[in-house]
Parts: sequence; C-alpha cells; structure tokens
Amino acid sequence: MDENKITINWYPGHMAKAKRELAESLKLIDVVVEIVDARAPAASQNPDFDDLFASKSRVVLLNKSDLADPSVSKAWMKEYRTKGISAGEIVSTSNSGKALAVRLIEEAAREEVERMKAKGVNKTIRALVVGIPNVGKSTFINRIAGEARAKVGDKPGVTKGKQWVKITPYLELLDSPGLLWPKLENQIMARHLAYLGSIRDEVLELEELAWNLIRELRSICPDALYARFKKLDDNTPEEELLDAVAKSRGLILKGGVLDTERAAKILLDEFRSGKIGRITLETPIKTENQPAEVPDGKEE
Ligand SMILES: Nc1nc2c(ncn2[C@@H]2O[C@H](COP(=O)(O)OP(=O)(O)O)[C@@H](O)[C@H]2O)c(=O)[nH]1
Ligand SMILES: [Mg+2]
Repeated sequence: MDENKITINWYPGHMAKAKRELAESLKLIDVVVEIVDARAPAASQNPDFDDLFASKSRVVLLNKSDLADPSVSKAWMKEYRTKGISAGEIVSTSNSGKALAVRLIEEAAREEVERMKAKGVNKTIRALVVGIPNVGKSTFINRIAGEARAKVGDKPGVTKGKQWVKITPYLELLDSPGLLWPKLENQIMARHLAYLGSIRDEVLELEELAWNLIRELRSICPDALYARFKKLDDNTPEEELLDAVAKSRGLILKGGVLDTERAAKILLDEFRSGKIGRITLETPIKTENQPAEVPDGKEE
C-alpha cells in the first residue's frame, strides 16, 4: 500500500446501516436538502447523490459560508446556477440563511404542490437533510426547526425515534439527517475532508496532513498563512514547512527539538476555526485541475 495514501477504515456495518436508513427516509420525502461545506463544496458532496436522489427535487446548501472565501462562494453559486441546481449560502450557527433555506425548499417542491393543489389537496412538503459527517446537518436542523422542534408525530415507516418537525404550515423536516459517506478515492478530495475535520483525526497521520495543508494554503492564500505563522515565507523549503510553524509558535521540546506534532495540531485547528482566514480549498474550475496542480503526497 502507498504510504502516503490516506487510508480510512469505515466500519462496513455502519455504512450499510446508514444507507438502509437513507433509503427508508427517501420513500417519505419530496425534497432532498444536501448540506456541503462551503470551504470544499466538491469534496464534501457525495457523488452518489445524482443516482440516489434522481427522482427527488434537490437543494444544495453551502454551509459554514462564514469560514469560506466569499468571492469563491459566489463562483460556486454561479456554477450551480449554470448547472440548473438550486443552491444557497448559509451559516447554520446563526440565523443567516434560514429564510433562504425555507424559500429554496419551498421552491423545489412548488411543482408538486401545484400539481396536488389542482387535485384539491393542500400538500405538505417533506424534506430530508443529507450530507457527509461534520458539514453541519444537525446544526442546520436545530436552527431551522427552532422552537418548532416539538414533535409533529410519528409517521409510519420512519425509523424509530425520528420525528417530523413543522417549519411552516406546509413544510415539514425530518428531525434526523441522512448520513452519506464521503468518497475518498481521490486523494486530494480525501485530504480536503481531513483538513475540514470530516474524517476523525485519530485515523489520520496528522503531521503529514498538516504538511500537505500548508502546501495548499501556500498556493491559495500565502499572505494570510505567512501573517499567522511568521517563520514561514516563500523561501521556506518544503521539508521545513512544519518546522517553521513550530518555530513560529516557539514549540520546542527538551534538547531543542521542534514539536512538529503540536505544530500540526495547531495548524489544523486554526484552519478549521477560520483563524488563518476565510479560505476555500476548491473553486469550480480548479476542482477539475487540482489533482494535476497539487502533487499527490510527500516525496520521501
Ligand atoms: N463556523 C460554522 N460552524 C458551523 C456551522 N454549521 C455547523 N458548524 C459547526 O460544525 C460542527 C459540526 O456540526 P454538526 O451539526 O454536528 O455536523 P453534522 O455531523 O453534519 O451533523 C459543529 O462544531 C458546529 O458547531 C456554520 O455555519 N459555521
Ligand atoms: Mg449530526
């Protein structure tokens, strides 16, 4: 096995269960709301989406847009518009985007609602929130449901314990999200998810991950990176990137050895919490080229 490859061992049992639950939920809903991370909309999107939800109206929400580069988010919105995909930028940790999300979901169901209206039925739209781990599904559901989080009542077929939450008189949301597993075949995309914290850190080689992130940030936003870590600059050789981060923060162990392990953790933490800046790892155009642009893995 390639040493530089991000290897993740999903529990096949969990994956199968998530898939089964998703299939169950899908039978009951009209609209699928896919949450992606605005910092990596390509990597955090599940490519099976197209097949899985072919028969459903869909809405894509770029969540955590407070952490993403606003101009790149605009480019993504344009890309979705071009492709005829209904999309919006939101921040689930605030109320921003709540009204937008409701409007997009209602719009996605409009055709079906009108069709039913013609038959004299006031259709209630049922929506399911889906996404890979850590994109903010639960936060979004809690935010949009608000005090309405009270039980709407058990509906047959819904996995035990799941509830419908009334958002507007004619819109209900399933209170537990559909979990999709990320696709990790593409190493660059896999890494992006790891940078964002969508893959549990325990299964990753953090120093290698941080080292790769520094390289990417160096090409995306060198100024923001160098401003945050003063010992890093354009002249820092690749093999000393993590050392420079450690030096920037005085992370020195006994005997003068640089604590690159802590440096890696700090760098990842600061990236994830937006302290280095509002950074988006993928642009609509770059996504296609990225595997060629960013060398895959560390040269030993
Ligand atoms: N900055 C920011 N953080 C968010 C946003 N939405 C969710 N989070 C954070 O992302 C983490 C994962 O959220 P969670 O809802 O548990 O994700 P889930 O695994 O998809 O259900 C939590 O720490 C949330 O507080 C957002 O819009 N902005
Ligand atoms: Mg959750």
